[in-house]
Amino acid sequence: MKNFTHFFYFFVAFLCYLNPANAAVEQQCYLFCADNQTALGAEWCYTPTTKHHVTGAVMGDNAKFVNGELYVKVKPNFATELIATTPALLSKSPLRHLVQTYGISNTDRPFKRLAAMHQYYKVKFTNTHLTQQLIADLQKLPFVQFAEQVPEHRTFLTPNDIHPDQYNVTLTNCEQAWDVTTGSMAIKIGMVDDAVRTDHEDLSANIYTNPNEIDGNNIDDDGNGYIDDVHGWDPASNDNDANPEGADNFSFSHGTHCAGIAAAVTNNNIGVASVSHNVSLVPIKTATDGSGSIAAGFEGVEYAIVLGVDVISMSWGGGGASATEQAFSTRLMPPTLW
Ligand SMILES: [Ca+2]
Ligand SMILES: [Ca+2]
Ligand SMILES: [Ca+2]
Ligand SMILES: [Ca+2]
Repeated sequence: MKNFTHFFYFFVAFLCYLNPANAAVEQQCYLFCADNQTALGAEWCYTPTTKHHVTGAVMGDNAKFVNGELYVKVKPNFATELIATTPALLSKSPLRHLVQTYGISNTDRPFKRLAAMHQYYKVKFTNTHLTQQLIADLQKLPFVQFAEQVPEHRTFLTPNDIHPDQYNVTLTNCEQAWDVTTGSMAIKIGMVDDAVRTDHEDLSANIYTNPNEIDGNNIDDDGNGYIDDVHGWDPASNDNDANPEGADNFSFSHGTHCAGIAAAVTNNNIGVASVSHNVSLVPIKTATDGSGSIAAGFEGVEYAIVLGVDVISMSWGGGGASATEQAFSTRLMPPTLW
């Protein structure tokens, strides 16, 4: 029986792998993996290229989703744009018959710069008590492969009592590693977090500068889809300043804290020693305030991928799951990023 069970999981995983372009299968595979909370179930959720897998933990009772937002994936041969960001465009949208019933206010691509994510849209609507009905109505449309809720993400807990001796340095054998290497400024860490104080005295010298972007000319000089992205990006506010709003806003400190662990300037008699010593830190701001809510997490991951970072830090999460966000690992990220 055990062998049969193994075979069944393998068979489903194999079917999933055979159909990478079929989003309905993709979502079924994803739910299959997420719903099976045994180690065996998770085991077969690997894909050969990513080795990333979904565990049952992400689908527990803590699942929370953003009110009034859905991801919608359209079929590959759907030629018409769903993009509608004004009432005039919504009146011509393929979703126009749903606009009034559900209070749809916006249908746009959240991940515009990645061709592999062009079939995914985000639908914003106001009649949130009808969320499940809207999902059902969207999935009846012939050009829709699936519709799903957008998971709510939050920064992980930041303790306020970390000992000055930094126990992580000992736990991770950093001192032995530093005898081998003290890092390289050629390596880029994408700090996808609430925000990063780029002028921090123990960070500023390690903040990445985009060599192909001219600051302040309102032109996307390097053609990566982001105007004036010289020192990272802020997808939460859609601008090029990844600092917290408010110069003295210390409630907005999670990303700066994580940036210090990963990439503080080291051996400078200031602050802390980072794991990396020398590294280029790309600040990517994904929150609109210091509440801990991550408003644009995967838009931030998109920027990190477009920029070609070597490591992505995502010190946040939630109880919900999403096939759309899973697509980032199964379709886009090399395994070295996980
Ligand atoms: Ca640019
Ligand atoms: Ca520019
Ligand atoms: Ca900003
Ligand atoms: Ca330091």
